[in-house]
Amino acid sequence: MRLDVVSIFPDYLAPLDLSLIGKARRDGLLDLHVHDLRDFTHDRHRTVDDTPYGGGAGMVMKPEPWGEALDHVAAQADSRPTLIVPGPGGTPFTQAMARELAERDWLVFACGRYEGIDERVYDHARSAYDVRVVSLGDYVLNGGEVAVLTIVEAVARLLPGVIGNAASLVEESHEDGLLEYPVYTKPAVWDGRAVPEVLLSGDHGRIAAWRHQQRLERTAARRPDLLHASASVAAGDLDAAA
Ligand code: 6GU
Repeated sequence: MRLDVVSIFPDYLAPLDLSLIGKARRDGLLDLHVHDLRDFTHDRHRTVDDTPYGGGAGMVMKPEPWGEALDHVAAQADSRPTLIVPGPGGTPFTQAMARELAERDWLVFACGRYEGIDERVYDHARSAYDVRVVSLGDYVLNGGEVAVLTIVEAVARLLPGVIGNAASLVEESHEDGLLEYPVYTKPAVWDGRAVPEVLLSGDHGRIAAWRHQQRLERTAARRPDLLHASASVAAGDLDAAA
């Protein structure tokens, strides 16, 4: 998968050299290019922002550097990339969206700062890109860079070969609409607290039933909104979890 990120803080993306994502890059599974938006300015101060028409607080990102940067990136291959613009006004990012994005062969991220990017840039970009505005949740970050780290990690780990143990992808929170069950490892007693007896029983049927019940109870307690939407909840389970 090819990934391009355009930002005024390219150093913010340095963590993409670390851990499983860094290894995926070195293994050739991810082809990541980070671009400095200021390289597409032409004035001495490398200006990327200006005051908003109509007034109001803060600054708006100028259209010209963005237009040039996005044209420059789009010219680098023949397929039509997906342009992801992270922002609190976007469509919520979910595991389903991560799975969908993992099918694409080219993702480009435009990291806005300040009050946002001049709206005409979105219209301009639609001629070369499938454009998606994506939000991590209902809170405000200073810019898109941290969101890009999140989205790239969530997507890249779904690509074949990035995670050694593909089975670990299946039994995860949000893969089937329920939160994950609690996990334990040795020692069997720690800090005076014992591991639940069923997990030491060797009875795989009882263990599976206990784990499913734990997932229901956890989801009911922490994310009741998920329970009602979940396909994994068998008839009667809802009452048991409530
Ligand atoms: Cl994706 N970007 C920014 N700047 N703020 C956010 C966000 C994204 N998601 C939630 N808040």
